[in-house]
Amino acid sequence: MAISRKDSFLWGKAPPRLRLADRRQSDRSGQPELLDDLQKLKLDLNDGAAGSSNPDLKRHSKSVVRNRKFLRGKKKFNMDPKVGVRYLVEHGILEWRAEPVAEFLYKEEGLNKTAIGNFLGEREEMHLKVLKAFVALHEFSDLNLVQALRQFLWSFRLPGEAQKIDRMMEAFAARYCDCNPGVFQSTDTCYILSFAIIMLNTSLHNPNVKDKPNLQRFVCMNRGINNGADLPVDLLTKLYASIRSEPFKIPEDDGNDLTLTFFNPDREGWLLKMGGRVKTWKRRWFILTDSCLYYFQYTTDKDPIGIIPLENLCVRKLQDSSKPFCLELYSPKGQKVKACKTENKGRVVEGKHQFYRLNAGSEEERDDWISAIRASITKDPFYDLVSMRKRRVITNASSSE
Ligand code: 4IP
Repeated sequence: MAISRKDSFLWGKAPPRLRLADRRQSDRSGQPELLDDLQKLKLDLNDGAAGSSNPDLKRHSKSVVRNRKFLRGKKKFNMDPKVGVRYLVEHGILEWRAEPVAEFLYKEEGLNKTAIGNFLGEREEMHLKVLKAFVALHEFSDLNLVQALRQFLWSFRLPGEAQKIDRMMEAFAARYCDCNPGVFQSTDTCYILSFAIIMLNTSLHNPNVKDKPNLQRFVCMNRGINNGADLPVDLLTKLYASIRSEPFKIPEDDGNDLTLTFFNPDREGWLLKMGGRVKTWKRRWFILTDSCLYYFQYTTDKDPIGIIPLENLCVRKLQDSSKPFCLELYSPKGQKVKACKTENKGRVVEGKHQFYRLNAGSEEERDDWISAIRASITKDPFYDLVSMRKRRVITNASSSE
């Protein structure tokens, strides 16, 4: 039995609101890789034999090999998007420029949408360019904001981390305004209204939310966001009606409403983790949500290897560790950290860590993890993201009067 959402109830916690179900089971045996290699070897041998006598057959074999590499790259992508893209680029199948990579993400069939979201959410310059090119592939002209959001949110799965969502929604708002000049006074207005619509979607369709806002409340919530002025009531009415009659469709839906993750501090990324009894370092994909840290072997795994509830834990930098960008999770009372993990045979057992040591890729990443972990226990970062923009549109409005 693997660790599932149910297990987090062990500690009386809410179920993790992350896209666990669309994470594929990782294959830890390495068997498919081996089979792929054997196939490739067989094809290479055929290729050699055919090439000596028949050029047509040689060409055919080459294209078969290429197709196999392409499939293999896609498989890798679904397990770890950066690794998959690197593989395709190294084998000359994909060009390392923003446009072709964006087209690959947008048009290629069989890509896991969580993996696409993870790739687009990275903050390195190339990823930002790919995000821009990816958003530019969407045609939003003459669509209302809900229609455009439906299209956008269907093309990948939004990652949980606030900063990533912020970048994606910013890119979306910029594209929407380019395609529909004159609808909003600024990109910020479009951004704020997009968040308001996503929040509305949650409130109206999540059965756990008892207080369902009516149209009037939705209109009130959005007062003054058009650079100090109000948006036309008939526009807001249309958007409200559209969401009420049909919720957003979420790719690889696991029954968890994506918008629930909006209101939880969240972060995800690779970290090295030191073992509990045996002090080996393992590279693991970590997801922070609901005041819990989950770690996986691959980015798209469905089930985590381990879950660490953060309640009653502290986090600190560790200067004198063998790893340069280390942080530590520990119990201030000096007790063993309460956590659970899946053993090799699939049995769920208690963790054996007195503390968890994690090493990030850089100083900045380590500090971001520390703040995210602290914020996870205390506050909601989306509140800051949206309210910062609201302040901006109102300030812009009053300074231009
Ligand atoms: C293992 O070392 C891995 O580091 C495990 O990490 C870790 O479990 C084990 O800790 C440690 O013994 P080897 O693979 O070298 O045997 P992972 O589960 O991520 O593979 P944790 O609890 O850190 O997940 P102990 O405490 O089970 O020994």
